[in-house]
Amino acid sequence: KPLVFSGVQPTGNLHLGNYLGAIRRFVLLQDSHDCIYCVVDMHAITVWQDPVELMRATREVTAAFLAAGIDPKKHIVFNQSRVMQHAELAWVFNCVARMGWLNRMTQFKEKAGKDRENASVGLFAYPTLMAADILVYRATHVPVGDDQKQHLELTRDIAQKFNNDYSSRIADLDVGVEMMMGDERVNGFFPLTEPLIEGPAPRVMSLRDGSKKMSKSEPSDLSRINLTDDAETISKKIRKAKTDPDGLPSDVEGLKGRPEAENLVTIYAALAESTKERVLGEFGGQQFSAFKPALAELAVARLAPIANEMRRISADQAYVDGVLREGGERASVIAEATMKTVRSILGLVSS
Ligand code: AQP
Repeated sequence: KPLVFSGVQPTGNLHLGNYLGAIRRFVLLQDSHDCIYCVVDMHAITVWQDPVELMRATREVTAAFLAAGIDPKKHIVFNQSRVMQHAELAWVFNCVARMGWLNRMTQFKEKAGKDRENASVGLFAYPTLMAADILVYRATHVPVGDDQKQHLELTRDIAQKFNNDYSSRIADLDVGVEMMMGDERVNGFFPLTEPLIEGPAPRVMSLRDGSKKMSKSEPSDLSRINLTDDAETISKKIRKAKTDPDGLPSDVEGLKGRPEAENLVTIYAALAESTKERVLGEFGGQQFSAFKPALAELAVARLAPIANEMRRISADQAYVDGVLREGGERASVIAEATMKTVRSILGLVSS
């Protein structure tokens, strides 16, 4: 069975982008794949986090996973810091990846801003930890939003360089698997993981600015719909969402150059499990004043049950912590098996 890994950071409020771009897809993959879903707290601390808030957010993301429908008995749910092998493999990958590769990462440039000298080394090395998260389980598929595409490409580059740098050792120890690299059949230890960037809403945009993605760290709360927003707040945010003066076009062509309009139609289509074409078939020609209440009603109908379930699950902290502990134990077994082999590939004496 193919193995899926993905993670969500416990930083601030989970929003509709995290849900449509990631969490909802995590749920859908459960029937066809073995899945490992991680609350990536070690990624969160690449920028300063209030420790008490970090613990709260870690449990909240876990509750969101469970409330959305992830089954922690069939699959693995845990927080990253419990499984030390992520950090260990990240160090190995820091020694495999090249400075130039990381220098090209756009997320670092955006997050570090102008004051790069003051960004943490961890923020710069974030993608090598992400590669370790995935490859310590030798995961074959990673469902993520469109913003993570570049990091997934880097993960493949790291796997490929590791396989190449240590190819004779991998062959001597007979720990490789056959895989295709372009047209060439090679024997590698780490798979070239496939990103799964698909579904109707791989990049949900801010409600205030159609050129920016919906994001947890955007200061304006009006820019996003949080999974925990109540019905009134959701309606208000959609009512205030930026649009242009025209009504809805009758076909997808008519959304070109209208990012805010396209975003709202995309969100509707994703929540309704429909397509933009069908949504425009229904609402084309109408004004946003008619479309927005319909969108708000749909968003509330879809999100309220998840928010209620999150509250119910969060009330039982012992249960949430138990899920993370048990998931961590199961994840550690897989991660340690990988690291045993990695240590021996590298020549690190551990007997
Ligand atoms: N706007 C989005 N549309 C679709 N998918 C998105 N994701 C994030 N934003 C959108 C996906 O959600 C998963 C978890 O993201 P994360 O919390 O680990 O990191 P992030 O991308 O940094 O999330 P935010 O919300 O944008 O936080 P900040 O503001 O801190 O940068 C990932 O699969 C991501 O692709």
